[in-house]
Amino acid sequence: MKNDLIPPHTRGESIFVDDMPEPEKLLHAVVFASSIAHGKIVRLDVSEAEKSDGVCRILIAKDIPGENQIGGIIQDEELLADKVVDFIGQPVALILAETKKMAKEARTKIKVEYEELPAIFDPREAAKKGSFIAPSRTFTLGDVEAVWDKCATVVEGKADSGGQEHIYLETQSSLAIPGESGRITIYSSTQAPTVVQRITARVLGCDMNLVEVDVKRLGGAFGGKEDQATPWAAFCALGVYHTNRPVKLVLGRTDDMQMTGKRHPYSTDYKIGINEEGKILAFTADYYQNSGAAADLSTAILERTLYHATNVYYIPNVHITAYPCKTNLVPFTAFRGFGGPQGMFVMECALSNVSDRTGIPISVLQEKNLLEEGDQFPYGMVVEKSQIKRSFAKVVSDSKYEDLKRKQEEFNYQNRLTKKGIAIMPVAFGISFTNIMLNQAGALVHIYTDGSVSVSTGAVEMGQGVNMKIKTIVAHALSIDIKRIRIESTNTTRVANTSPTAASSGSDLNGKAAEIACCKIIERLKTVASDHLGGGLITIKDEIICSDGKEADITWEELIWLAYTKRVNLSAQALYATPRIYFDKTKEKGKPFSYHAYGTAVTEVTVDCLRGTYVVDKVHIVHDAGKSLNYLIDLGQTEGGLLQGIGWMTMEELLYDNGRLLSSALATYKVPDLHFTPKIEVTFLEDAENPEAVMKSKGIGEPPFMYGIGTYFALKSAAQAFRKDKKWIYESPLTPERILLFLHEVDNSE
Ligand code: LUZ
Ligand code: MOS
Repeated sequence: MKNDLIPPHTRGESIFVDDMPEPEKLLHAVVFASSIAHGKIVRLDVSEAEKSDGVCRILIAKDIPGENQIGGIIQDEELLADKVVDFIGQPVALILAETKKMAKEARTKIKVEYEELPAIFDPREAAKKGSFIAPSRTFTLGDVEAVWDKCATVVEGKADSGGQEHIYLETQSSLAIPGESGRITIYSSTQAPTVVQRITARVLGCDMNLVEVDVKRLGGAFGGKEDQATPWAAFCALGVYHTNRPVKLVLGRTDDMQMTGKRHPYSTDYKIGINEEGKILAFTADYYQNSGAAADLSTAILERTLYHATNVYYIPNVHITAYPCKTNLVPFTAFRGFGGPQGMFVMECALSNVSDRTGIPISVLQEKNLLEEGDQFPYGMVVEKSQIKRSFAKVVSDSKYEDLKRKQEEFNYQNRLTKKGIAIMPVAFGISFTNIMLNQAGALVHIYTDGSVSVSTGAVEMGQGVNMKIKTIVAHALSIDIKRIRIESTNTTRVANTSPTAASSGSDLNGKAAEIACCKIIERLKTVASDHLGGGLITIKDEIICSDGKEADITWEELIWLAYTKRVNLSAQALYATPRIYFDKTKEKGKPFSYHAYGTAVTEVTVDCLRGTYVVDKVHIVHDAGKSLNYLIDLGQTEGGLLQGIGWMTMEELLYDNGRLLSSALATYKVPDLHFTPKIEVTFLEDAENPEAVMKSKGIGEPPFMYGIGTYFALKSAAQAFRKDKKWIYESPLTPERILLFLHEVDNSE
């Protein structure tokens, strides 16, 4: 049987961590978490709970043999709270029992007394009190102070964006199994197998080579399993350490929503100045990031907000500062776009505000200020091979934007209670990890004696199709039938020191590593063939082996067997490290990205002005996917990213009551569904080969998310068609409730 190309997903056969056959003597783990936002642990009593039916062990901070520390960039987060709790949902104890039900029952019997401490939930309040995760960062270009006087219009404002729950279909899951002599094998639903390995070894106080992490696939991640899959895996390993029995921990949906981090909410003050012609001369902003109670990836996310603060626009004078504000909420984490969307939202708010003040249509402001080749971003990178003007012009013409706009104005004139709106959203997203070190990937390729191929890389399949893309790359590099290729699980013993599969770079990095490994083997095979065929120049194309251009009488299988008999190495390992990227943090300048992905969306909406409800009618996208590795995968990423972005901007609202998440179930936290999905039309730019990435492709994971921002401004324009007199408050998400308040609340703001 050849490797089947029909994904097992479609037959419901794909195995996720919770589907794995349960090993004998398996223990089920449940976490007991803090119920207060900030306080000292005065007394923790697990004795009653330990006597509960089916309980094997209950572990607390002092049971950690190594370091009680899971922080990555900054070591500021305990695995189990020891003396102080900093947020509601922070793990305090780990219950190991024969069944999950028994573990949950025992959880109700743990007694804890706290001495409450003052808590902060708002980033601006945190900033006032000097509560930060790390120092602020500032990017500058030109001299803003010198140009305010030269501006025809200067506008100041505030813009707030909300957090976002990942809602990966598979909740955080992990299974750890004891092996010989201290070996622990962890099956984890993580984007970052090496992070799980490193942190688990730290927590257990053992060498990394004792911890094997294996990842077959994830049921979605979206950044939520880059850092935040780690504690659950470490808990399982800790359980194995103490009991020498297998331990499984699968978070229930509510636990997952309450205990894991989300997209960072931001609150921002900005000031923007434009000249007579509508060219932006200066932009300043202070971004207050709600980082939560520990760093997690917040500082890297903060940095990406600054990288994308000016989005696709050239602004000669920029001064932007971002503050990572420490609050008593679950540490916020990576989420598709990684701080970029938050930065771009503010930029669009600023332009929208200028448009309202000056009467210049926002589309005109946008188009006038688009980056040109040779322009510099505030972080020093110079724009090369930009596809922004092309995508902008094409989507405006393909969508018949001017026509639509005119028809909408007519419609709005004729209809009192229903209003339509339209908006353009251009995007440029930098592809590479901003932490230069992470831009590397490894691959291990084996060719077996029957000619079939096994490929391991550091890439984690999470539904984004990276395995299919790597298969395509390997099939091309070896020039063989794709059916011969199998992509193995991601395993730290086969590919070591992996970077997380993140930053839209999974296929770029791991695909390139796989390609290099294949080329090494192909070179050896050519030598074997040449020796065998009398010294001619060998080419291999579609499994046909040619010597000096003439088809030779040897098949792919025969060549592989021949190489084997000649004792030639049919395996290769390779490392790829993205070239020509660097960043100098002392100057905040460099070339952090291998390249940018570009594109533009046009969004049409209709608002029911009696109810505040709305429909996103249509989104027209022209996107730059380079030379796409797989049309359907890239289309799926574009549509999915867009819809997730629309959800962030519209209906997805995290509601808290004194640090307690109220919207902690799918009944109270709504994400876009099929009925809400607009008609989506996607065109990929032609002739957009990208010389910087594997097979001239481009990363696709994150850029389309930001097209969702267009929905916010389309809704704003529709709502303003109903109510022209009132000042707009730049807050997201723009829920029907917020729209309704805008439409009908008496204005007492000015
Ligand atoms: N993760 C990360 C990311 O660790 N560094 C990044 O720069 C990044 N960018 C986007 C998404 N995830
Ligand atoms: Mo990241 S937001 O895990 O690409």
